[in-house]
Amino acid sequence: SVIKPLHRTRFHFQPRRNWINDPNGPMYFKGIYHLFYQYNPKGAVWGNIVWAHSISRDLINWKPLKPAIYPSKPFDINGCWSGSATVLPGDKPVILYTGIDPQNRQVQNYAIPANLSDPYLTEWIKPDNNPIVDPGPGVNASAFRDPTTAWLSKSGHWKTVIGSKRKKRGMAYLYRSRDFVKWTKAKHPLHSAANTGMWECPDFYPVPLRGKLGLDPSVTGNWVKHVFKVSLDLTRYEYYTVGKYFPKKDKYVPDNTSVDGWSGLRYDYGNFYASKSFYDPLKKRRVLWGWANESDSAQDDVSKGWAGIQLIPRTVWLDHNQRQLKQWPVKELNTLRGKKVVLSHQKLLKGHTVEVKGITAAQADVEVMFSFSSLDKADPFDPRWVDAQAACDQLGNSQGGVGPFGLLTLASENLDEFTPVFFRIFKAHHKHVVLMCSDARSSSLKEEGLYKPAFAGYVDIDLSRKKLSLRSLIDHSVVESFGGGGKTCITSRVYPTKGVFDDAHLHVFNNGTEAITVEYLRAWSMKSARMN
Ligand code: DQQ
Repeated sequence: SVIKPLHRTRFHFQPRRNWINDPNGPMYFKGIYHLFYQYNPKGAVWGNIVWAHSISRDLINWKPLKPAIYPSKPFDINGCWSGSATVLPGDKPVILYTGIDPQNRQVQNYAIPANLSDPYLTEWIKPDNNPIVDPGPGVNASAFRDPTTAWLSKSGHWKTVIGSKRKKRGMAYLYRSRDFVKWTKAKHPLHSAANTGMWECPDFYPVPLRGKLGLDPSVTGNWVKHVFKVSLDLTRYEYYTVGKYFPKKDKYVPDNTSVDGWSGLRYDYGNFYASKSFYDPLKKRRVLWGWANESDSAQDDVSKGWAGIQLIPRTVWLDHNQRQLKQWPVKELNTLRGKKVVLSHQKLLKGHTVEVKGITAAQADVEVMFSFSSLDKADPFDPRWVDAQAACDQLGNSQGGVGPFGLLTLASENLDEFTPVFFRIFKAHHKHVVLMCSDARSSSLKEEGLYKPAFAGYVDIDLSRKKLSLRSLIDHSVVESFGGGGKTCITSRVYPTKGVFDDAHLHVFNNGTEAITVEYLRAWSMKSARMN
């Protein structure tokens, strides 16, 4: 008999086997979405890195092609690391990527399609004039990688940013070129920040001040802001700032509402790394891809035969407060929605749990709108909880005043396993503080080798309408959640032993003294995507 692979996802991006990490060079070209990603063709641990390649017409169902870029020349013989794609005028894609050379230096290379009339872009050429950028004097050759999508300035120069560090300072080196081949380092970096360490996978793009539309990377003007994101290798998390780009000086300055470093804004307060966005000219949106690694052991990965998933691509735009981004799963995901169940005007008194029956709880999409009639019972906020995760660690889903309320995902029949995703609301000076948690501590009875953190973030949201929404995408070993309409997102990787397949359950709960109303809850069984 065939054993169904227990924790494999069914609608998140995965190749059939082996290790994957960073999404690379996502783009839209002639009716087709392309995704490249860091891939080990030989096993379920990191190594032998190539650019694997898949294509899709809807960002959800994927077809694999052969690897686009793999070590073959001196300039990438020890690895083809992360990078990006830029579609040059005349619909000509170019890939910029980091190659590891024979001295293990990180150099930047380019690759071009062998045949522009092949919409699949199956074959890629790495011209002999590579590398086009080497670390040069004063640059740390083992910390110089991940070139961004380039943008074109009014002066006719292409610009790209390469992530690096100078001692402990995170650096975004800026390079300019007229022809995309000869690149010159700018005197000043686009941006840098003390004590943040290596800046991996930088991303830099404009967003309009108002509305959800995405923009081509070359757009500037006083009706846009820019977003700058980096991945910090020290802690394996990402942060971004919202700020202003001055094209003439080639400087990016974060707004004073955005901070660089450990307390900065995050796309996701859970397992989400090395992300990369692209402009989708078809739907006029900016789409963000992020990678989630496994939270089990390398030994588990070897026996599963695979490791790593890409999270559901998210549309990103600037929140109307202009201080942060909002994110939402691309709407194409809804095509996988199958059987639907609904709850409405369901009151949840203190300690109440209602099971959502009739869908495949291990593979589901759930949208809930909660409401409450007053915040009077909100517990006081402890100012020591600067770090949301510390608050969630301490409180979990134990009883509170207003909240915790939310979902119990991937729950076993007798509730000895479950991953709760929930809110708790506190009273601080002159305002309320909303904490969102995705707590993996109770996710699995398995103890050994699992990383089960209580991930958490604050939700900077106006509660005057006394409502708070939550959406969770549940896919066997991943719970990807969007709080407050996409203001705060948290992804957890979990490995239930009993709450699996048809034995998985979904509940909505309230463990606060204030009664909570589920204004509506819509949950869908999700079909499996055609996945490579
Ligand atoms: N992964 C790549 C690097 C990048 C890192 C190597 C981030 O290019 O800095 O696989 O996860």
